[in-house]
Amino acid sequence: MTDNRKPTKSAQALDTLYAADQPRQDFRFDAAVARVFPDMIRRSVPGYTTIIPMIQVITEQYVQPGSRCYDLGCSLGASTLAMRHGMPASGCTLTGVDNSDAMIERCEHFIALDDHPLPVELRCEDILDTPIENASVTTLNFTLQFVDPERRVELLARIAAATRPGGVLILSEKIRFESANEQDTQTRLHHEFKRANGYSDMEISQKRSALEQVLIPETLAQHRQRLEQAGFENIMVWYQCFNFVSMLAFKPA
Ligand code: GEK
Repeated sequence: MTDNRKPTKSAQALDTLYAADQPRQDFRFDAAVARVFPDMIRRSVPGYTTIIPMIQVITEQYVQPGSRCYDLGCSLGASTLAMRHGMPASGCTLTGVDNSDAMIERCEHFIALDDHPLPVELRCEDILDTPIENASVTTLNFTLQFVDPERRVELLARIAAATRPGGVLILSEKIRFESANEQDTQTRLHHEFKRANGYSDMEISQKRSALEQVLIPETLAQHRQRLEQAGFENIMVWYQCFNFVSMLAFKPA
C-alpha cells in the first residue's frame, strides 16, 4: 500500500493538527488549518478529488454569457479555480467568498499562480452577507454544513432568487442518514477511508469531537425539501461516496 501520509506536492504541509492528545476545542478555520488545508481535505473528504474537477465540467455546461458565478466558502480556491477553468475568459464574473482571513490570504496566492485570464474577486466576509445577483452557477462545496441551520433556508432562497432561469447551484455536503444502521455503516466506512489515508484513531476521534458542534449534517430529504422551499427544482445527486454527496439544484427555466 502506498504511504498516503506523504503530501502530494513537496510544498503541501501535512495535517498533523490532531496527532497529539489535546483538550477538546471547537474546530476553527484558522491559520493552522489554512496551512495544511489541501492535505486535510484530500485525506478527510471521500470524493473531494473527484468533485473538484467535475465542478469545472458542470460550470462549463451551465455558465451563461454575461452572468455572475459565485464560490461560497472558497477556502484556498480549489473549487473557485475549477469554476474559473469552466468559464469563458471574458463577459462573466467570478467571486470567491470566505470568512476566514487565513484562507483568503492563501487563496489570493493560489489564484495569482493560476494562469486563466478571468479575474477573480475574493471577498473576506460571511456568505450570509454576500450580495448575489444575476447568477448562473453558484457553488457551496462543503460550506452550507457550517452555516447555522436556522439560517440555511434564507441563504438558499437568496441564491435561488438571484439565479437566472436554467442556472444551477452545486451543493456538496456531508450528510446523515435516517436509518441508524446506514448511519453507522457509512460513518464507519468514512473512518476507514481516513485510516487508509494515514490518520490514527486518536486523530479521527479528536477531529470528530472538535467538529461536533460546528459541522451540522442533515439528511438528503432535508436538503431536497429545503432546496425546493427556497425556489429550486430538479434536485439531483450527481455524486456520492459514503456520507458525502454533491447535488445539483436548478432554477426553473
Ligand atoms: C473547496 N469549497 O476546497 N461565511 C463564509 N465562509 C464560511 C462560512 C460563512 N458563514 N462558514 C464556513 N465558511 C472549498 C472547501 S471548506 C469545507 C470549503 C471543509 C468557510 C470556512 O472558512 C471554510 O474555508 C469553508 O467555508 C469550508 O472546495 O473544510 O470541510
